[in-house]
Amino acid sequence: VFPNFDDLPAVPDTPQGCLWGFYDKDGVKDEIGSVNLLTPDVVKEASREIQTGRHVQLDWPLESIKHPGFARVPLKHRLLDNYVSLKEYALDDELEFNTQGGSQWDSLKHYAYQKKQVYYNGLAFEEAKKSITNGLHNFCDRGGIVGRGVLIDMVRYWDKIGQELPNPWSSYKITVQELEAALADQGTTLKQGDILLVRSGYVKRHNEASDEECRAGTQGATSIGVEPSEETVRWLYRHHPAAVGGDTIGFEALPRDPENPWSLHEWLLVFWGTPIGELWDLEQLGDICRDLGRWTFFVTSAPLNVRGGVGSPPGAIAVF
Ligand code: UVW
Repeated sequence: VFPNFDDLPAVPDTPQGCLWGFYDKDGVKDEIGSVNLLTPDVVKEASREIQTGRHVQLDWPLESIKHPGFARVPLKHRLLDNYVSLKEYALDDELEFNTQGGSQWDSLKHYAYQKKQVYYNGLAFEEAKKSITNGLHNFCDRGGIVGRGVLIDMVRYWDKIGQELPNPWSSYKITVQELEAALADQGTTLKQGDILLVRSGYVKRHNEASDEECRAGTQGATSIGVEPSEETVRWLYRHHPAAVGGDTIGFEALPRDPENPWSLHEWLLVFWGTPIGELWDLEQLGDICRDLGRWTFFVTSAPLNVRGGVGSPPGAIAVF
């Protein structure tokens, strides 16, 4: 049971509403934040979503973004036929990629509280560079990220109300009112511990655009996303998702304003320990939800088991 946002105990050097220490046990600092909400009971309850056996992977092909922003490198994929010298015919391959350049989880050591250069539960930026604290492997060690997924399909909603799709390479801010209206239209109710996904049309547009349009769109690192505002932060806190995600570069609208105290990267990753999924492919997911008339499903995600890793393709599958 979470205290009200305004009643949370003050945490030094952080704004009101910070949950550091909330999940600590026996004096041991927690490293998985709201993923703690995915208890066996919650997962068992989520499994009731499996009714038809239809399933869909939520990772966009890793090579989808050919011109990533933030000076990230696109995927390099090499095929190796090392065995030929042994007169054997087999292939290996090697991948080189920036884990932030495609479908990904941001772990709790990706984006720091900029004012203090600290991560979730007080991990200092300099310490994060030399240690495995808050790394991805913590999610793997506890059996991955598994629970009830909920899609808020903004594309479907905007289409239904006759609103033109916003340009995903603009900094269009999706407000709480829009999220609530889409949820109400879907007849979907959020529950504590949900894996909350927002479809904005980013991947749809990228899939349809020319290479030149994609280059201009992705290198600018401007993106549609959820509005980074006090209202959004309080709304997210009230619903307590275990994780959030979407089809955009940063879940929240980008670029960030360094003066805005409601950066969702800071609130989610740093103050609450809530992993953020980005650039997920929610296209087929949206189609299945529309077919079935329900926007909830079972989700499993197996991040790369890299000790101290920062980001990872989600390896996420939704099952209906
Ligand atoms: C940053 O916030 C720097 O990256 P991303 O939006 O990919 O998480």
